Amino acid sequence: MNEQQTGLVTKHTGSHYRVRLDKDGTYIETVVRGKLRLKDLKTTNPIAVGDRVVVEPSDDGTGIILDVCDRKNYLIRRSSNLSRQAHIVAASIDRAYLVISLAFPDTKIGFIDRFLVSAEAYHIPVTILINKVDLYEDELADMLNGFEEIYSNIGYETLRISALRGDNINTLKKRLAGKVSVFAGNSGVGKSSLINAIEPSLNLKTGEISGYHLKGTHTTTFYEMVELPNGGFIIDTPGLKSFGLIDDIGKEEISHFFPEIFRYSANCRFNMCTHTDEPGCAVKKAVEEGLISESRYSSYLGMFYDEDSKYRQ
Ligand SMILES: Nc1nc2c(ncn2[C@@H]2O[C@H](COP(=O)(O)OP(=O)(O)OP(=O)(O)O)[C@@H](O)[C@H]2O)c(=O)[nH]1
Ligand SMILES: [Mg+2]
Ligand SMILES: [Zn+2]
Repeated sequence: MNEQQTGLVTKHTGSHYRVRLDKDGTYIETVVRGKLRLKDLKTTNPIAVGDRVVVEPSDDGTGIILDVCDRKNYLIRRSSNLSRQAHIVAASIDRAYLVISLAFPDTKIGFIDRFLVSAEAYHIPVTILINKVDLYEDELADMLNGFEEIYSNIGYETLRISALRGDNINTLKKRLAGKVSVFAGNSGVGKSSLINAIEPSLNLKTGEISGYHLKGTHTTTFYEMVELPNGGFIIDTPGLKSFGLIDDIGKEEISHFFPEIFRYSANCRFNMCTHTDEPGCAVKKAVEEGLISESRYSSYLGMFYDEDSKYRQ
C-alpha cells in the first residue's frame, strides 16, 4: 500500500476527480472510496473542485480519495428545479465571478439575484463581470448603465468586459493573480472565452450561440481549475440553467442577504418585519423613494412568497 497524501481537486467529470498532489505537483486521476459517498446525502457531489482531499495514490497515476478536508467556504445551489438536493459549484474560493451578458444570451435578473443571495449566505465575495460589452449599442448601452448603477450602489463590484475586444482584461488579470476564483453563469455568456482571453495558452473549448434561441450550447461539460502562470487558479464551470436557493436558507432570512434591504430594515417599526405589508416598513419606504431598486425588491418578494420562484431560472 502506498502512503496517504494530500492534494487539491482540480477537475470533476462524472465520478472521476483529478487531484494535484501537494508533495510534488503531479496530477493523478481518482475515484472516491465507496463509503465516503454515503456521508453526505444532501449534496449531489460530496466533493467539488477546490476541495482538499486525502488520497491513496497507486503507481499507475490513479488513486482513491479517502477523505475530504474541511472547506474554507463553498458556493452552493439547488441542483435542479425538482430535486431537493444541493450542488456544490466550487469549494474554498477567494471570490466568485458571476459572468453575465445583457444579450446573446441575456442573463435573467432573478438568476443574478439568487446567485448573489446564495453567495451572501455563504460569505463569498462576488464580482459581476458584464461581458460582451462590444455588442451593446443604443438601448443595450442604456440598460448597461442602469444595471451597473443598481449593483454598484448596493456595493457589488462590477466590471464591463469583452473577451472578444479585450476591454478590461488586464484589470481582471490583476484581480485574479494569486487568488482562487470561480467563473459561473449561464451557458454562452463567455466564461471560457474570458479565461482564454486572460491566458490564451489554456485554449479552453468555447461554443457557439444557437441561432434561434440565442442561448449557449453547453460547451463546457466539466468543472476544471486552471492554473495561471503568474500564480492563481480559475475554476471554469459548465453553464448553469438555474440558480435555486437551497433549503437551508429560511424564508425569513432571505432579506438579510440583500445587503441594501438589510441596511434599511434597521429602521422598520417591527423587529420581525418581513417588508411585505407591515406598517412603518422602512424598506418599502426606501423602494418608494427610489433608494432601493424596484427590480431588487421584486426579486426579494419573489423569493419570499413563491417557494417555486426560488428555483426557477
Ligand atoms: N461578441 C462577443 N462574443 C463573445 C464574447 N465572449 C464570448 N463570446 C462568444 O460567446 C460564445 C460562447 O462563449 P463561451 O466562452 O463558450 O461561453 P461559456 O460561458 O463558456 O459557455 P458554456 O461553456 O456553454 O457554459 C462564443 O461564440 C464566444 O465567441 C464577447 O466578449 N463578445
Ligand atoms: Mg465554457
Ligand atoms: Zn420592513
